[in-house]
Amino acid sequence: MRLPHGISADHVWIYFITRVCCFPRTLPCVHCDIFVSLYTLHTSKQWQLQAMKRRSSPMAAAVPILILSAMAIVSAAAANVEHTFLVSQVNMTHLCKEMLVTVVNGQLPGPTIEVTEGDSVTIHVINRSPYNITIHWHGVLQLLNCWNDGVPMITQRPIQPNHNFTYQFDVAGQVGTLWWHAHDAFLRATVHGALVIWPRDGTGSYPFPKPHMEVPIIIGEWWEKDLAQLDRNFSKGYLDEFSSGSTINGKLGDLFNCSGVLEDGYVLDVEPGKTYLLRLINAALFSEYFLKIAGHKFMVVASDANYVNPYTTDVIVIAPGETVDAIVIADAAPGRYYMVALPIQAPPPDLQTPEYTTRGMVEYSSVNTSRRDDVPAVAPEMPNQHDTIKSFYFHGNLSSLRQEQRAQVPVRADEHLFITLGLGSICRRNGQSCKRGGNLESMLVANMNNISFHLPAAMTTPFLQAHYYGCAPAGTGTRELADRPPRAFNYTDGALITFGPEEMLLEPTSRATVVRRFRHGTAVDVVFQGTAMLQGDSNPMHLHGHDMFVLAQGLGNYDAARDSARYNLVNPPRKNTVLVPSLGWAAVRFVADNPGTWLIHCHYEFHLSMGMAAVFIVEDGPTVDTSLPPPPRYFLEASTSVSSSSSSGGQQLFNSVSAHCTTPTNNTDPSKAAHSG
Ligand SMILES: [Cu+2]
Repeated sequence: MRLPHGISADHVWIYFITRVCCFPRTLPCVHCDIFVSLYTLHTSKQWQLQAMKRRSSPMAAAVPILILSAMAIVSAAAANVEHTFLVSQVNMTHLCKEMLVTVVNGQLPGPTIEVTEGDSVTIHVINRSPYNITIHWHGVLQLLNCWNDGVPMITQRPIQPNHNFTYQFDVAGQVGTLWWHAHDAFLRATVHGALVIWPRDGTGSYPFPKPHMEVPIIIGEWWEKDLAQLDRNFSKGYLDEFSSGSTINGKLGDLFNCSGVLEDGYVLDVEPGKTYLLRLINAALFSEYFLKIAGHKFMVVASDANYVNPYTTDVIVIAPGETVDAIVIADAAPGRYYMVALPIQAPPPDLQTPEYTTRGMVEYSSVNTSRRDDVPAVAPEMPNQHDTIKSFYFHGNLSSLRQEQRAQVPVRADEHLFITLGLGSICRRNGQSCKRGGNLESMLVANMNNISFHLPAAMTTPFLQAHYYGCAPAGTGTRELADRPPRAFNYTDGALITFGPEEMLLEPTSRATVVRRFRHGTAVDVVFQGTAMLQGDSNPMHLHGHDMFVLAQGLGNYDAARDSARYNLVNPPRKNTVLVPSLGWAAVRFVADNPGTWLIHCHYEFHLSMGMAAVFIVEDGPTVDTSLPPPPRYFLEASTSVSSSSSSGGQQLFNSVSAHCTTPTNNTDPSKAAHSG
């Protein structure tokens, strides 16, 4: 049999053995991980590309890939895209230091998932790292599929070392760039990758010039730290930890060197006159970034997998959690042009932290290869790192490209929340009064309306499971997120940034598993008010399971009478991550129509670890089609069994409500046990 170009017979048998052996472990295969490693290693770059695009019907999931590819050619129907993610530690050397780095399939960034809108995705995660892991599919709406959202102890138990877990979800109604990342601790610094969604009608249906090539550009950071330890440090108020560099597609670039030897940089080869679609992702933990390419302009065409009205700019601003799709035309004089990413930080009196600029290169193919190093590279003039107003205007320029099939903005909201974002303090010895203002008796936390999110260590039933089966999540002290902060003040008064008597009045924060419950279909307005409480950072707020319409943003304090009058109800951008500007506010509206328990949190990792988060609980609607289905059978089996080969215990779990609940309560719903089998 003649195999398609790039696929060897080795690929086929390794793939087949891996499939049969590992998912599920129907054979006593003790070397599953070796086969998966072989599978990864034998996969040529070209073959990977084809594998990403392979399509199959769900029933054919276990059939070797060649058949799947053949089916794809004759069928334009929705397909299943299947990947194996082997999470493991590999040695990487940068800045003269060898580090063990936790990555997927040996790569940093991890593999790109490429799907067509309407496809299903199946990802088999094999955790060979020493850490508990979950993978979150950032921005995927997960309609009626909260079980697969990948948030530890909110939607699932973490995948323990030497355990497997399979995620399944559909990608529907979204086109553009999303991404995936670990949702445990700081591990997402190295466990992340792009998720590209093509339109079902083909790339010819793009509402912008069809690009010659599409390129993920992932901005990240290089950490010479134990990332799991970092999370523990931040959650205990020890904040003095910083990355050692910034990266573009995992490369530090020539602004960094090891004993005088320059670090490799990312290179984008372009052909004169051709059009390129950059799929930008900010996977960094700590900073918004400016991105520029010398001598070139961008046409921004989408953000967070939603088309926007195209606009032209010479600088892109992207916050952690956001994606921006931008067209670049290679229309400069043939040459070499730096692509520079520069982190933004709030100006003093905010604490100034080490921040690192990174750069790659755009190289024209017409530059003679042998002379390439002799051709001087052109560097762009970068904005000042404190120029937060540029970020404000960049995000203010986003507006939705209206499309018939997209949901319209609700004309009015049913509920209104006003949520302050900032720092505060709790007493280190619970229940006691303490000295604040930086005194060691208290510790700094981040909060929303002065409650800092916290999941108790004793929790054993994931929040969603407890919610679904009507259990009381053991040990959790849940508290309702209030409509407003406990007291009103001049939120953006710059004098609050440093410690003082006034801050001490405003600092006191409580710690709880903070939730807010919404009836199905509720239109919710949230005004996120950034504050100057002990810092003046912006806050990229990410809502799981829903897109938000960004109605307006402003600097200073939100004024309902003045500011609600200028809400954009015509073409507000739809975002899964809204950037709340430094010392300003952002107003969003979303419809709580996706039942489940969804995290909403700041995508600065230090703010998340410090507690700037809450769970939005969306109740079931009146019909089956508006209610969360029971967990998939594999879900409870995988998330409860010590050994992934166990399957007999799973059935018993489905037949007993109490088995889902560490602490069953009176309001357990027996019907859910009945239909969950
Ligand atoms: Cu934040």
